[in-house]
Amino acid sequence: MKKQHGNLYRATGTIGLITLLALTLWSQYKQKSNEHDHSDALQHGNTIASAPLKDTEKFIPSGALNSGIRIIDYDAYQYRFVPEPLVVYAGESVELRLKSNDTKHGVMIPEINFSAEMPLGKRKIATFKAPLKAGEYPIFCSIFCGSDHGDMRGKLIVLPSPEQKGEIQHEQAHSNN
Ligand SMILES: [Cu+2]
Repeated sequence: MKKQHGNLYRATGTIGLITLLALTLWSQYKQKSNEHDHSDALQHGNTIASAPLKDTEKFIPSGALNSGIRIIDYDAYQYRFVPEPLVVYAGESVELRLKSNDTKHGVMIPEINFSAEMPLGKRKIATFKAPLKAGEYPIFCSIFCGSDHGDMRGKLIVLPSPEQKGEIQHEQAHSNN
């Protein structure tokens, strides 16, 4: 009887140890897989390259012009940016007045190397020069902000500047003659 009990204890102890070991390994593995670089949009399976614009007529530029600078209040929430899309003209100087409304977020536009933190509750100014190439530029959140961080995306719509538009119309008029 005594010997049988001893075996039982040993067996239970061994199983316990194995379970503990397995749990430890598993949690380490889990931690590792969460440790990827959240500011790297590519690690969320995204494409970071811009795409050509299909219909420029339907977009209205965001914010307001002040002394030649486009000033836009840009807000972050779990898990979106407002306004969406962000619309500017090609080549414009843009001043974003960034604010988060829940937790700390970050905004990044990889193709133009723009990245800035969006502080909680107060506006922070960040500026960039809009690209000269009209198109749709992907925007991402650069700071891990919760379960759907990887899906927090926006778009920067760059409209052809009035001069660029004039050139296109000019060319079209010529080819019609
Ligand atoms: Cu975020």
